[in-house]
Amino acid sequence: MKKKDKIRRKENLQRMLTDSEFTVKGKCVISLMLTKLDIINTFLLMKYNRTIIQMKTGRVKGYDSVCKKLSKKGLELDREIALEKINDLIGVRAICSYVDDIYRVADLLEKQKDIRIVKVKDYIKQPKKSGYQSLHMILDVAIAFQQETQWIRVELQLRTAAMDYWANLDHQLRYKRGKKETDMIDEELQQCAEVITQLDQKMLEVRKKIDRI
Ligand code: 0O2
Repeated sequence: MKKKDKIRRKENLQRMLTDSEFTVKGKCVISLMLTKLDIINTFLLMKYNRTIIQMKTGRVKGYDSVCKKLSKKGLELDREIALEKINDLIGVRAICSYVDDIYRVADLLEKQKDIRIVKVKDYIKQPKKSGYQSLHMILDVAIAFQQETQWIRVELQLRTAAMDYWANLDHQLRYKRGKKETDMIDEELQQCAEVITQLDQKMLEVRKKIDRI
């Protein structure tokens, strides 16, 4: 591909991710998803008499992060390729109190008519090699704009506070550490992930005991 063409495609991608219809619509879908999670939380609060979703956030993925991901996947830095291949251009994350709550939230979302499930990746039942755990749901969400209803792709990550703690520190450490001693550090992080799993299981057992009283 010609250098000029490459630069033009890169600029198109940057434009899409900075100040465009895509980012505006992305922010609207994030608001919609956060509201859906609020409603689910209220519904489950009435049912179980406790808070199910502790925290939730959303973001449109930044240009640098998209470029990094495309390069990692061996793909061209191109707007159409990003839209087709990157599922988390628009991402929402919800932190649940207990592991079983994650599946309760997922079940309720799956039943909604304005949500289509594209893919579910259960890194809780099958954690990644790194030790990473979360439930990832790739969704197409319908949103009504002035002229039309559009289906927009969103990645929802559901995890416990313990999984979130691990993922955040792992994320930071991955950027900081160099290539040296990587294997040893990987192993230590995997061990930390196992501790996190045990902690989540223990907390769930305690809650279930209390539920029975
Ligand atoms: P960032 O900076 O967090 O946004 P695909 O292969 O296309 O189906 P994808 O998205 O390439 O799917 O991979 P995956 O593993 O399903 O999900 C990727 C996202 O999950 C990452 O986004 C992270 O947010 C998170 N994640 C996955 N593995 C790890 C891990 O080992 N540690 C941490 N801390 N987070 C992880 P990004 O865009 O890669 O990064």
